[in-house]
Amino acid sequence: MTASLFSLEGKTALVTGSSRGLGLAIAKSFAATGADIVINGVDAARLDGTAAQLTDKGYRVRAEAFDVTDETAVVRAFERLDADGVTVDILVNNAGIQLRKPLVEFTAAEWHKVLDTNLTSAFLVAREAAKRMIPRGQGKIINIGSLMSNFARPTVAPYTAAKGGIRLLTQSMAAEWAEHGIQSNAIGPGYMLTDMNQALTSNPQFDSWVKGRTPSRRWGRPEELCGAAIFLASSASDYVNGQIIYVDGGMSAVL
Ligand code: GCO
Repeated sequence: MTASLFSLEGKTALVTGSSRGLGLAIAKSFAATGADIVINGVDAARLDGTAAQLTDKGYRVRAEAFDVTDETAVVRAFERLDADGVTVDILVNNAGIQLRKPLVEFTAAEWHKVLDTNLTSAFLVAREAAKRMIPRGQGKIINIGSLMSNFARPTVAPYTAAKGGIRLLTQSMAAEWAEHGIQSNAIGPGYMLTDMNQALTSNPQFDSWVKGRTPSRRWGRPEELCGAAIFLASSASDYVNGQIIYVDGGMSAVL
């Protein structure tokens, strides 16, 4: 009974921003747990390379290159999936960027780019997925938040505003879509060893701060998000809605 509780057999999962980093780790874990996966990114060549690697591992993979901030591109992507009979049972809104500078130095264009990529995209993609999940009476939506969904630090204000929005957008999805059998939840990664955090891990002062501020005394590894992702993607979480699970080595639990 326990194994089937966490199985993704027979399900199809779309993971945005999954040509590398956290998104790729989550997509791989879903494939290893039985799901068919649809990977996404804006760079078609990089995406095809990733799809080939995953196919070589025996996974069932489809590459869908589209810009998650472009409403028309998102709508067209779901129309392509519809036309090919691909049903998105699980959506992971992972796509995101980071820009670090003092708030007074951000341009409006930079602000919009971060908010569009990290927050608006989650609305655009989840809207199209939910339109198809509602009639089926089932679906799983997992939004990737951050420690910044609830905490701030200097130089990452647009990212923090977006990730805070992700937390409340997740609750809004639950408020409207839970009655249709859709579970909408979020994961809040802590400080993870990703390309996006390269500038931080290679900064001795920041590295020391993360290790001192985190009860686990280390950075997280992308694959350490996968347990929470599989839980939220599987029937094990059918009565969990509107929640954010912090996978952060305990950082959000202590002063
Ligand atoms: C930063 C980092 C963080 C982490 C993560 C923490 O500059 O502080 O990029 O935002 O990436 O989101 O949960």
